[in-house]
Amino acid sequence: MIDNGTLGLSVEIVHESMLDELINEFGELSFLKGLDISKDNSICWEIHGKHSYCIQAMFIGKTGYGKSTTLNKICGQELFKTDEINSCTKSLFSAEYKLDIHKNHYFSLCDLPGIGESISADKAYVEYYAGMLKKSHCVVYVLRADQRDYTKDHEILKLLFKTEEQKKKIVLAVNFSDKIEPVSRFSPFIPSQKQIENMDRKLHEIQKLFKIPKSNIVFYSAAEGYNLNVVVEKIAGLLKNVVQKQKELTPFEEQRRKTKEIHKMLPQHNCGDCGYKNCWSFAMAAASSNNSVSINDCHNFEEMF
Ligand SMILES: Nc1nc2c(ncn2[C@@H]2O[C@H](COP(=O)(O)OP(=O)(O)OP(=O)(O)O)[C@@H](O)[C@H]2O)c(=O)[nH]1
Ligand SMILES: [Mg+2]
Repeated sequence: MIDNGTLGLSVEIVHESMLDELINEFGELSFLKGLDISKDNSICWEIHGKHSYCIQAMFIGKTGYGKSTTLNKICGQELFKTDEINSCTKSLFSAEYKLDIHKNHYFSLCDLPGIGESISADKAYVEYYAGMLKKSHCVVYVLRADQRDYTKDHEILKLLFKTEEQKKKIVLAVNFSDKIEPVSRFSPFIPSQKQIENMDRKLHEIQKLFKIPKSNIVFYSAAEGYNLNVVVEKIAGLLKNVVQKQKELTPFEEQRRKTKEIHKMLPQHNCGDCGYKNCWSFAMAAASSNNSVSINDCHNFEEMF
């Protein structure tokens, strides 16, 4: 167990393996294989005494709503403790999937303590969540389909996600869909026409209240394994956006990339015949979009060919 003082909660790694273990079940996660994680934008903790960087999906929500059960089903093993009566997740538990054999980069599935145990615990957990979520890539907020009043969840999400940009990280996962009326006792759970209609009505309600796009809301049942693949699809969708954004270069980075490319093509004598101090300054001018300097202005450029 790692007592990470900066996070305020201990972090316990419950499982570690290669990402292939998850990909075998959920092919949509294969884009994470070999991914190079930006250290600036990721949460870091220690695995085997070494810093590890992760892209992660964090599961939060009220106690007893099935966060740990969902994670166990996704991981295909009983890794996270569950309980029918008492709240049982008290630390941050994480299953770690290595993205590349040579690097300490991981995809982490994280289970956080549930809200709703007591007012004082809630205050501490919400503060803790807020710190974690700043750097988190995807947050799966678990609701219950058979719940009528979502006021508390709405309050919590409003506290945690203040901007539209932050809200883009959320998947609203509506668990216990097997308990949506009219409940049937058949197993495996296949929703009846009436249950599908009721899920659709609830989807509208939830979308209106939370103002999360419908495409990021999923009805599922962890216990019955219903729509679990859709939960993972939604997580993969959000993470793909994050990865895409990290690949996009800022204007400054783009300018530097172009400069390097041009600099490589120059003779690099630093002769100064072009009027610039050296080849790097000339390459910077040629890379700049608001400058009329072109690579052909290098007097020695043609000599190279
Ligand atoms: N019927 C039904 N029961 C479920 C479902 N998902 C979870 N459960 C049950 O709900 C109970 C609580 O689940 P947990 O996974 O421990 O809930 P949790 O959100 O992790 O709770 P904390 O750790 O206290 O925050 C367990 O008995 C699960 O079997 C579901 O989709 N349908
Ligand atoms: Mg739990």
